Amino acid sequence: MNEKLNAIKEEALRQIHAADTPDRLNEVRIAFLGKKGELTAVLKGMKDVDPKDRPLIGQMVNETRAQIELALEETKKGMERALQEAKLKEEVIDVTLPAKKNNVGHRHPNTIALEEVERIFIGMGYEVVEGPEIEYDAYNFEKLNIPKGHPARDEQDTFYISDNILLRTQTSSVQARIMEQGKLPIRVISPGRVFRSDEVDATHSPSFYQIEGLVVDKNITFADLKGTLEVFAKELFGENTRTKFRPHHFPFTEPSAEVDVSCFKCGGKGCRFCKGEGWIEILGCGMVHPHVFEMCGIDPKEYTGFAFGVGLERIALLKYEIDDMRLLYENDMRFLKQF
Ligand code: 2NL
Repeated sequence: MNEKLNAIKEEALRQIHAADTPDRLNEVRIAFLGKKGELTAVLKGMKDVDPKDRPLIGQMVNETRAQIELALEETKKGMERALQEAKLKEEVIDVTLPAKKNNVGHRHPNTIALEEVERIFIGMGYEVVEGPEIEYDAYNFEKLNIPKGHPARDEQDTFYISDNILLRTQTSSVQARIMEQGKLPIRVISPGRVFRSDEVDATHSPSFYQIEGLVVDKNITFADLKGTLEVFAKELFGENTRTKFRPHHFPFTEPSAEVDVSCFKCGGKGCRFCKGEGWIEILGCGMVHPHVFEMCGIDPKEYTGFAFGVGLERIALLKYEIDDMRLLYENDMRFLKQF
Protein backbone atom coordinates (compact mmCIF):
# COMPACT_ATOMS: atom_id res chain seq x y z
CA MET A 1 0.00 0.00 0.00
CA ASN A 2 2.82 2.36 0.90
CA GLU A 3 4.42 1.83 -2.51
CA LYS A 4 1.14 2.51 -4.28
CA LEU A 5 0.66 5.76 -2.36
CA ASN A 6 4.25 6.75 -3.07
CA ALA A 7 3.74 6.12 -6.79
CA ILE A 8 0.59 8.30 -6.76
CA LYS A 9 2.44 11.06 -4.91
CA GLU A 10 5.46 10.93 -7.25
CA GLU A 11 3.20 11.15 -10.31
CA ALA A 12 1.19 14.02 -8.73
CA LEU A 13 4.37 15.99 -7.92
CA ARG A 14 5.73 15.37 -11.42
CA GLN A 15 2.55 16.75 -13.00
CA ILE A 16 2.45 19.66 -10.57
CA HIS A 17 5.97 20.71 -11.50
CA ALA A 18 5.21 20.32 -15.21
CA ALA A 19 2.07 22.51 -14.97
CA ASP A 20 2.59 25.86 -16.66
CA THR A 21 -0.69 27.64 -15.88
CA PRO A 22 -3.04 27.92 -12.88
CA ASP A 23 -5.70 26.17 -15.00
CA ARG A 24 -3.45 23.24 -15.66
CA LEU A 25 -2.66 23.11 -11.91
CA ASN A 26 -6.33 22.88 -11.14
CA GLU A 27 -6.70 19.97 -13.56
CA VAL A 28 -3.96 18.14 -11.68
CA ARG A 29 -5.75 18.81 -8.37
CA ILE A 30 -8.99 17.35 -9.70
CA ALA A 31 -7.18 14.31 -11.19
CA PHE A 32 -5.60 13.37 -7.86
CA LEU A 33 -7.67 14.89 -5.05
CA GLY A 34 -11.08 15.32 -6.69
CA LYS A 35 -14.16 13.16 -6.04
CA LYS A 36 -13.11 10.80 -8.81
CA GLY A 37 -9.41 11.36 -8.20
CA GLU A 38 -6.73 8.72 -7.70
CA LEU A 39 -6.27 9.29 -3.94
CA THR A 40 -10.00 9.30 -3.34
CA ALA A 41 -10.13 5.95 -5.16
CA VAL A 42 -7.67 4.54 -2.57
CA LEU A 43 -9.95 5.68 0.29
CA LYS A 44 -12.92 4.13 -1.43
CA GLY A 45 -10.97 0.84 -1.60
CA MET A 46 -10.67 0.76 2.24
CA LYS A 47 -13.65 -1.52 2.53
CA ASP A 48 -11.45 -4.35 1.16
CA VAL A 49 -8.73 -3.64 3.78
CA ASP A 50 -8.39 -5.51 7.02
CA PRO A 51 -10.17 -3.29 9.65
CA LYS A 52 -7.13 -3.23 11.93
CA ASP A 53 -4.95 -1.79 9.15
CA ARG A 54 -7.48 0.91 8.27
CA PRO A 55 -6.31 3.65 10.73
CA LEU A 56 -2.72 3.36 9.57
CA ILE A 57 -3.62 3.37 5.89
CA GLY A 58 -6.03 6.27 6.54
CA GLN A 59 -3.19 8.21 8.12
CA MET A 60 -0.89 7.43 5.17
CA VAL A 61 -3.49 8.58 2.68
CA ASN A 62 -4.01 11.84 4.63
CA GLU A 63 -0.26 12.49 4.73
CA THR A 64 0.04 11.91 0.99
CA ARG A 65 -2.92 14.23 0.44
CA ALA A 66 -1.33 16.90 2.63
CA GLN A 67 1.95 16.65 0.68
CA ILE A 68 0.21 16.97 -2.68
CA GLU A 69 -1.85 19.90 -1.40
CA LEU A 70 1.28 21.63 -0.12
CA ALA A 71 3.00 21.17 -3.50
CA LEU A 72 -0.12 22.51 -5.29
CA GLU A 73 -0.33 25.51 -2.99
CA GLU A 74 3.36 26.41 -3.30
CA THR A 75 3.36 26.05 -7.07
CA LYS A 76 0.23 28.21 -7.28
CA LYS A 77 1.83 30.91 -5.13
CA GLY A 78 4.97 30.75 -7.27
CA MET A 79 2.91 31.23 -10.42
CA GLU A 80 1.04 34.20 -8.93
CA ARG A 81 4.29 35.79 -7.81
CA ALA A 82 5.79 35.40 -11.31
CA LEU A 83 2.67 36.91 -12.91
CA GLN A 84 2.75 39.86 -10.53
CA GLU A 85 6.44 40.45 -11.20
CA ALA A 86 5.93 40.36 -14.97
CA LYS A 87 3.05 42.84 -14.62
CA LEU A 88 5.10 45.22 -12.49
CA LYS A 89 7.97 45.04 -14.95
CA GLU A 90 5.61 45.95 -17.77
CA GLU A 91 4.07 48.84 -15.84
CA VAL A 92 7.34 50.47 -14.98
CA ILE A 93 7.08 54.29 -15.27
CA ASP A 94 10.09 56.10 -16.65
CA VAL A 95 9.86 59.51 -14.99
CA THR A 96 12.65 60.82 -17.24
CA LEU A 97 10.56 60.38 -20.44
CA PRO A 98 9.39 63.68 -22.00
CA ALA A 99 5.73 64.49 -21.16
CA LYS A 100 2.97 64.06 -23.76
CA LYS A 101 2.29 67.38 -25.45
CA ASN A 102 -1.11 68.77 -24.51
CA ASN A 103 -2.52 70.83 -27.36
CA VAL A 104 -4.98 73.35 -25.96
CA GLY A 105 -7.15 75.10 -28.56
CA HIS A 106 -7.89 78.79 -28.55
CA ARG A 107 -10.22 81.35 -30.08
CA HIS A 108 -10.18 82.00 -33.82
CA PRO A 109 -8.87 85.49 -34.78
CA ASN A 110 -12.39 86.35 -36.02
CA THR A 111 -13.78 85.46 -32.59
CA ILE A 112 -11.10 87.47 -30.79
CA ALA A 113 -11.96 90.52 -32.93
CA LEU A 114 -15.72 90.00 -32.45
CA GLU A 115 -15.43 89.72 -28.66
CA GLU A 116 -13.31 92.90 -28.64
CA VAL A 117 -16.01 94.81 -30.60
CA GLU A 118 -18.76 93.37 -28.35
CA ARG A 119 -16.81 94.41 -25.24
CA ILE A 120 -16.56 98.01 -26.49
CA PHE A 121 -20.28 98.35 -27.26
CA ILE A 122 -21.48 96.50 -24.16
CA GLY A 123 -19.36 99.06 -22.27
CA MET A 124 -21.46 101.79 -23.88
CA GLY A 125 -24.70 100.13 -22.80
CA TYR A 126 -25.54 98.20 -25.97
CA GLU A 127 -27.21 94.81 -26.08
CA VAL A 128 -25.98 92.01 -28.41
CA VAL A 129 -28.82 90.49 -30.48
CA GLU A 130 -28.91 87.68 -33.01
CA GLY A 131 -31.37 86.57 -35.69
CA PRO A 132 -31.90 84.02 -38.48
CA GLU A 133 -29.37 83.50 -41.29
CA ILE A 134 -32.20 82.39 -43.57
CA GLU A 135 -34.44 85.42 -43.90
CA TYR A 136 -37.53 86.82 -45.63
CA ASP A 137 -36.79 89.38 -48.32
CA ALA A 138 -39.08 91.72 -46.35
CA TYR A 139 -36.56 91.99 -43.47
CA ASN A 140 -33.41 91.78 -45.58
CA PHE A 141 -34.51 94.27 -48.28
CA GLU A 142 -38.04 95.70 -48.30
CA LYS A 143 -38.16 97.25 -44.81
CA LEU A 144 -34.62 98.60 -45.30
CA ASN A 145 -35.68 100.72 -48.25
CA ILE A 146 -34.29 98.35 -50.86
CA PRO A 147 -37.38 97.89 -53.07
CA LYS A 148 -38.00 95.30 -55.81
CA GLY A 149 -35.77 96.02 -58.78
CA HIS A 150 -32.94 97.49 -56.68
CA PRO A 151 -29.53 96.23 -57.93
CA ALA A 152 -28.58 94.91 -54.44
CA ARG A 153 -31.39 92.37 -54.83
CA ASP A 154 -29.85 90.98 -57.99
CA GLU A 155 -29.35 87.22 -58.10
CA GLN A 156 -25.75 88.00 -59.00
CA ASP A 157 -25.28 89.24 -55.43
CA THR A 158 -27.84 87.36 -53.32
CA PHE A 159 -28.43 83.64 -52.69
CA TYR A 160 -32.17 83.01 -53.07
CA ILE A 161 -33.89 79.98 -51.58
CA SER A 162 -37.28 80.89 -53.07
CA ASP A 163 -38.93 84.06 -54.39
CA ASN A 164 -39.14 85.67 -50.97
CA ILE A 165 -36.69 83.64 -48.85
CA LEU A 166 -32.93 84.13 -49.04
CA LEU A 167 -29.62 83.94 -47.16
CA ARG A 168 -29.35 87.33 -45.42
CA THR A 169 -26.87 89.70 -47.07
CA GLN A 170 -26.61 91.95 -43.99
CA THR A 171 -27.56 91.69 -40.33
CA SER A 172 -29.76 94.80 -40.65
CA SER A 173 -32.51 92.20 -41.01
CA VAL A 174 -32.11 91.48 -37.28
CA GLN A 175 -32.45 95.17 -36.49
CA ALA A 176 -35.55 95.53 -38.67
CA ARG A 177 -37.09 92.76 -36.55
CA ILE A 178 -36.05 94.55 -33.33
CA MET A 179 -37.58 97.84 -34.51
CA GLU A 180 -40.78 96.07 -35.47
CA GLN A 181 -41.11 94.72 -31.88
CA GLY A 182 -41.55 98.39 -30.92
CA LYS A 183 -39.68 98.37 -27.58
CA LEU A 184 -38.01 101.78 -27.49
CA PRO A 185 -35.44 103.13 -27.03
CA ILE A 186 -33.14 100.73 -28.92
CA ARG A 187 -29.40 100.34 -28.44
CA VAL A 188 -28.18 97.10 -30.02
CA ILE A 189 -25.40 95.52 -32.03
CA SER A 190 -26.16 92.49 -34.20
CA PRO A 191 -23.16 90.40 -35.16
CA GLY A 192 -23.57 87.43 -37.46
CA ARG A 193 -22.86 85.52 -40.60
CA VAL A 194 -24.01 87.01 -43.90
CA PHE A 195 -23.91 85.73 -47.48
CA ARG A 196 -23.18 87.27 -50.88
CA SER A 197 -22.83 85.58 -54.22
CA ASP A 198 -19.14 86.53 -54.53
CA GLU A 199 -16.10 84.72 -55.91
CA VAL A 200 -13.40 83.95 -53.33
CA ASP A 201 -10.34 86.22 -53.44
CA ALA A 202 -8.07 88.04 -50.97
CA THR A 203 -10.86 90.43 -49.91
CA HIS A 204 -14.11 88.56 -50.79
CA SER A 205 -15.89 85.44 -49.62
CA PRO A 206 -19.45 84.14 -50.25
CA SER A 207 -19.87 83.97 -46.46
CA PHE A 208 -18.45 86.45 -43.98
CA TYR A 209 -19.33 88.19 -40.72
CA GLN A 210 -20.83 91.58 -40.14
CA ILE A 211 -21.54 93.61 -37.04
CA GLU A 212 -24.27 96.19 -37.34
CA GLY A 213 -25.28 98.69 -34.72
CA LEU A 214 -28.55 100.55 -34.22
CA VAL A 215 -29.59 103.30 -31.83
CA VAL A 216 -33.15 104.66 -31.83
CA ASP A 217 -34.40 107.23 -29.32
CA LYS A 218 -35.79 110.75 -29.12
CA ASN A 219 -33.33 113.49 -30.17
CA ILE A 220 -30.58 111.23 -31.50
CA THR A 221 -28.40 113.28 -33.87
CA PHE A 222 -25.45 112.85 -36.20
CA ALA A 223 -23.30 114.14 -33.33
CA ASP A 224 -24.23 111.04 -31.31
CA LEU A 225 -23.22 108.89 -34.27
CA LYS A 226 -19.88 110.67 -34.63
CA GLY A 227 -19.09 110.54 -30.92
CA THR A 228 -19.99 106.86 -30.64
CA LEU A 229 -17.88 105.77 -33.61
CA GLU A 230 -14.98 107.94 -32.48
CA VAL A 231 -14.95 106.19 -29.10
CA PHE A 232 -15.21 102.84 -30.88
CA ALA A 233 -12.23 103.62 -33.17
CA LYS A 234 -10.07 104.82 -30.27
CA GLU A 235 -10.88 101.72 -28.18
CA LEU A 236 -10.17 99.39 -31.08
CA PHE A 237 -7.08 100.96 -32.64
CA GLY A 238 -5.60 103.08 -29.84
CA GLU A 239 -6.33 106.44 -28.22
CA ASN A 240 -4.40 108.50 -30.80
CA THR A 241 -6.70 107.29 -33.58
CA ARG A 242 -8.55 110.04 -35.48
CA THR A 243 -11.70 109.49 -37.52
CA LYS A 244 -12.87 111.00 -40.79
CA PHE A 245 -16.47 110.92 -42.04
CA ARG A 246 -16.82 110.98 -45.84
CA PRO A 247 -20.27 111.47 -47.45
CA HIS A 248 -21.61 108.26 -48.97
CA HIS A 249 -24.88 106.67 -50.02
CA PHE A 250 -26.77 103.77 -48.47
CA PRO A 251 -30.44 103.13 -49.23
CA PHE A 252 -31.34 102.68 -45.52
CA THR A 253 -29.67 105.80 -44.08
CA GLU A 254 -29.82 109.52 -44.87
CA PRO A 255 -27.43 111.19 -44.58
CA SER A 256 -24.86 108.39 -44.92
CA ALA A 257 -21.12 108.31 -44.44
CA GLU A 258 -18.11 106.06 -44.68
CA VAL A 259 -15.65 106.26 -41.83
CA ASP A 260 -11.87 106.20 -42.15
CA VAL A 261 -9.47 105.92 -39.22
CA SER A 262 -5.97 107.39 -39.18
CA CYS A 263 -3.45 104.66 -39.94
CA PHE A 264 -2.41 103.08 -36.63
CA LYS A 265 0.93 102.05 -38.19
CA CYS A 266 2.21 105.44 -39.34
CA GLY A 267 -0.17 107.73 -37.45
CA GLY A 268 -1.41 109.28 -40.72
CA LYS A 269 1.86 110.13 -42.49
CA GLY A 270 1.31 107.44 -45.10
CA CYS A 271 3.00 104.04 -45.21
CA ARG A 272 2.91 100.66 -46.97
CA PHE A 273 0.12 99.53 -44.64
CA CYS A 274 -2.31 102.35 -45.57
CA LYS A 275 -1.01 102.41 -49.15
CA GLY A 276 0.36 105.92 -48.64
CA GLU A 277 -3.08 107.31 -47.77
CA GLY A 278 -2.66 107.85 -44.03
CA TRP A 279 -6.30 106.71 -43.65
CA ILE A 280 -7.96 103.29 -43.57
CA GLU A 281 -11.66 102.75 -44.32
CA ILE A 282 -13.40 100.71 -41.59
CA LEU A 283 -17.18 101.08 -41.75
CA GLY A 284 -20.34 102.60 -43.20
CA CYS A 285 -22.98 104.46 -41.21
CA GLY A 286 -25.74 107.05 -41.25
CA MET A 287 -28.97 108.38 -39.75
CA VAL A 288 -31.78 105.83 -40.13
CA HIS A 289 -33.91 106.77 -43.18
CA PRO A 290 -37.42 108.00 -42.15
CA HIS A 291 -38.96 105.58 -44.64
CA VAL A 292 -37.18 102.66 -42.90
CA PHE A 293 -38.69 103.78 -39.58
CA GLU A 294 -42.16 103.94 -41.16
CA MET A 295 -41.86 100.46 -42.65
CA CYS A 296 -40.73 99.10 -39.27
CA GLY A 297 -43.61 100.75 -37.40
CA ILE A 298 -41.70 103.62 -35.71
CA ASP A 299 -42.89 107.25 -36.02
CA PRO A 300 -40.00 109.23 -37.63
CA LYS A 301 -41.46 112.52 -36.35
CA GLU A 302 -41.03 111.32 -32.78
CA TYR A 303 -37.88 109.20 -33.06
CA THR A 304 -34.52 109.47 -34.80
CA GLY A 305 -31.57 107.11 -34.80
CA PHE A 306 -28.30 106.08 -36.30
CA ALA A 307 -26.95 102.82 -37.66
CA PHE A 308 -23.64 101.44 -38.81
CA GLY A 309 -22.20 98.30 -40.35
CA VAL A 310 -18.69 96.86 -39.95
CA GLY A 311 -17.14 93.86 -41.68
CA LEU A 312 -15.68 91.66 -38.95
CA GLU A 313 -13.02 90.15 -41.22
CA ARG A 314 -11.90 93.63 -42.19
CA ILE A 315 -11.33 94.43 -38.50
CA ALA A 316 -9.49 91.14 -37.92
CA LEU A 317 -7.30 91.60 -41.02
CA LEU A 318 -6.39 95.15 -39.98
CA LYS A 319 -5.86 94.42 -36.30
CA TYR A 320 -3.62 91.41 -36.92
CA GLU A 321 -2.04 92.70 -40.14
CA ILE A 322 -3.24 89.78 -42.24
CA ASP A 323 -3.15 90.45 -45.97
CA ASP A 324 -5.48 87.70 -47.25
CA MET A 325 -9.00 86.95 -45.97
CA ARG A 326 -8.76 83.35 -47.19
CA LEU A 327 -6.32 82.62 -44.34
CA LEU A 328 -9.22 83.11 -41.91
CA TYR A 329 -11.16 80.22 -43.45
CA GLU A 330 -8.56 77.67 -44.54
CA ASN A 331 -7.94 76.31 -41.01
CA ASP A 332 -4.23 76.00 -41.62
CA MET A 333 -2.76 75.32 -38.16
CA ARG A 334 0.48 77.11 -39.05
CA PHE A 335 -1.62 80.28 -39.43
CA LEU A 336 -4.09 79.76 -36.56
CA LYS A 337 -1.33 78.94 -34.04
CA GLN A 338 -0.06 82.51 -34.31
CA PHE A 339 -3.01 83.97 -32.37
C1 2NL B 1 -21.36 98.81 -44.55
C2 2NL B 1 -22.53 99.66 -44.31
C3 2NL B 1 -24.38 100.00 -42.92
C4 2NL B 1 -26.48 100.20 -41.79
C5 2NL B 1 -25.41 99.43 -42.24
C6 2NL B 1 -28.77 99.96 -40.93
C7 2NL B 1 -29.67 99.13 -40.32
C8 2NL B 1 -30.93 99.56 -40.12
C9 2NL B 1 -31.35 100.77 -40.51
C10 2NL B 1 -30.43 101.55 -41.13
CL1 2NL B 1 -32.03 98.48 -39.41
N1 2NL B 1 -29.18 101.16 -41.33
N2 2NL B 1 -27.50 99.53 -41.14
C11 2NL B 1 -26.46 101.55 -42.00
C12 2NL B 1 -25.40 102.12 -42.70
C13 2NL B 1 -24.35 101.35 -43.14
O1 2NL B 1 -23.38 99.17 -43.32
O2 2NL B 1 -20.49 99.18 -45.29
N3 2NL B 1 -21.28 97.68 -43.92
C14 2NL B 1 -20.20 96.80 -44.03
